[in-house]
Amino acid sequence: MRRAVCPGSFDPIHNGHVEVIARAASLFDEVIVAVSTNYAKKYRFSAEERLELASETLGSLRGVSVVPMGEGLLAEFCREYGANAIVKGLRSVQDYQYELPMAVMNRHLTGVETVFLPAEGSYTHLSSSLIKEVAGLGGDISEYVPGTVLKRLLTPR
Ligand code: COD
Repeated sequence: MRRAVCPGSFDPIHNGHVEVIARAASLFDEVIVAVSTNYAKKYRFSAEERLELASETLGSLRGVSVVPMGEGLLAEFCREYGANAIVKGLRSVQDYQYELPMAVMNRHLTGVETVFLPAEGSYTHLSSSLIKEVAGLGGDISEYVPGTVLKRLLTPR
């Protein structure tokens, strides 16, 4: 059984995430989407909301499950879930520079390998922060997020 973990904050999940997770699901028997929470960070959506939005979005993808990861070490989470790979999307050289030390550290910690998938060309500029900023200023982000996320972003808090 080849099992991979796709970790992230998903604040909120967007189509760049979905595209990479769908490709991971075609490469692995099982994909666990791990919704992380760093309690020092400020999120737009609560851990429960981020989990709910990711679950609603990814529910129909075969072999994909969405679980909370809390604040622990990703490498330990992978060991706990019996995953032998972490899958991450790469948008740019900057992403690679940021991700490489973590990939090496995660392998050092529990032997888990990181697999990088190049982001889809039309989503390389996408990040959750940019989406929140543009949506907050009234810009149209409808082609970049699932319908449920769009609705939630447009609901005043
Ligand atoms: N296209 C394709 N992929 C994308 C795109 C896009 N447009 N945008 C983001 N992604 C991918 C990236 O691979 C990213 O890693 C993933 O989606 C999730 O993105 P975010 O922004 O939701 O997640 P981050 O960057 O906030 O998540 C960080 C982690 C939770 C992965 C990281 O902090 C972590 O591993 N935390 C656990 C604590 C730990 O183990 N620390 C030690 C590390 S060695």
